[in-house]
Amino acid sequence: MKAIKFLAGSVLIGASILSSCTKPTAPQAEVKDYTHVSQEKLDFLGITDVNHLSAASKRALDWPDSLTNEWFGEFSVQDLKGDLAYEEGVVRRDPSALLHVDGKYYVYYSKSVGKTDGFGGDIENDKVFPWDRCDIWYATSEDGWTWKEEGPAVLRGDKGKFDDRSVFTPEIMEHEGKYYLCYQTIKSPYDVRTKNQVGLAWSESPNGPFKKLEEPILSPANNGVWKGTTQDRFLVEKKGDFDSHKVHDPCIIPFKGKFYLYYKGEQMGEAITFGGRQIRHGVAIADNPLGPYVKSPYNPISNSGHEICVWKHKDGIMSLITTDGPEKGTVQFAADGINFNIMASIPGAPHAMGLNRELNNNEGFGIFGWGLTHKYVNYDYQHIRRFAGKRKTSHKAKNEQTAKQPKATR
Ligand code: AAL
Repeated sequence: MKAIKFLAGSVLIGASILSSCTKPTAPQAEVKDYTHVSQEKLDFLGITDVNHLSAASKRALDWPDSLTNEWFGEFSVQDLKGDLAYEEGVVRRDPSALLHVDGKYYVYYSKSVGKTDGFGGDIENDKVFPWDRCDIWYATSEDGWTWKEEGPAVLRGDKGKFDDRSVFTPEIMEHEGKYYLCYQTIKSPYDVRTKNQVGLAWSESPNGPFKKLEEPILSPANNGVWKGTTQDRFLVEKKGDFDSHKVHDPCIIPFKGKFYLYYKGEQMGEAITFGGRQIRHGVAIADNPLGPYVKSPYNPISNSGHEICVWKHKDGIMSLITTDGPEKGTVQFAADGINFNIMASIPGAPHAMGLNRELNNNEGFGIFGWGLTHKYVNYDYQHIRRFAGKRKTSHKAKNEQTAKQPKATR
């Protein structure tokens, strides 16, 4: 995207100024001519003197004209009733997107019990994270407010299997009358250097039974090298690919006749950058919902983000980027499902959103009408809640009267 190219340009300019004392031959950044920009555009952007453009004004001039304010809105979060109301001593988190089958909503989620011990003690028997020692459960509701917990959908595997320690953070896909659950898996023991994988189970019905594939459908890249044997995930000889440590938050979308498995990668020796944790997303593509899934050579396809929240938008894929990285708080669009560009800033989006995809009207904020999210009561316990998203088309003071609403798009 142009704006980002310009940001890169600004960084280059800064770098060349910094280094100009010692390296007078540093390459010059491209100088752009903005003198032909229309007066209307300058007025809109509030730029008076085109001969004295600040770096911010130059970036604004580089924003594509196609950007609209259809992503301007606000979120609120509410408690659920019934079995998904907060229950002491129980963790319910990372809700999937919603299914709506025969008048009932379905949600799949991670469930575990008891507090988190962390990594200080006996990792063979302790619970190291709230999402450790989870199974995947599901609940149904007629109105989306009062939920009945139906039971487990996918249980941890037998001892020795790749999923014997925890199965969690599920996402559901319905395709041609079949239901596919993909989810994270951990094999015991769970220490800070443990690599996790992604498993898949499918069923003829949203109520199961879900049949697990014998092998994971996605694994971390194996080209990183730990330094020493101390349990320290930041100590590496070589970091490896962006997903050399963990593949998280899987979500499969049928797209262009194939199956796009979006996921979050964590890298061995994870760094902190100018946007917080260094978290990036990737995609792996298959011809068949059961795989094999092949990682895109273009990975990583984001430079920021956390939990995957993707949906079909018009002819492409939209991705909500939250929590980590310089581009957090944005929605990004890729016509090809791979090359994502920022469409808007979208602050305040709830985390780990389970979308209600049937609300998707291809009109920006519509997809966020309502859905599910989770809340941290504290580090040990999380519960599932409902969010609502409301589009805004103007900004007014209390009791302010306006003759006409400002234009919804720029
Ligand atoms: C979440 C997700 C994944 C992680 C953990 C549980 O935010 O990114 O699901 O493993 O935290």
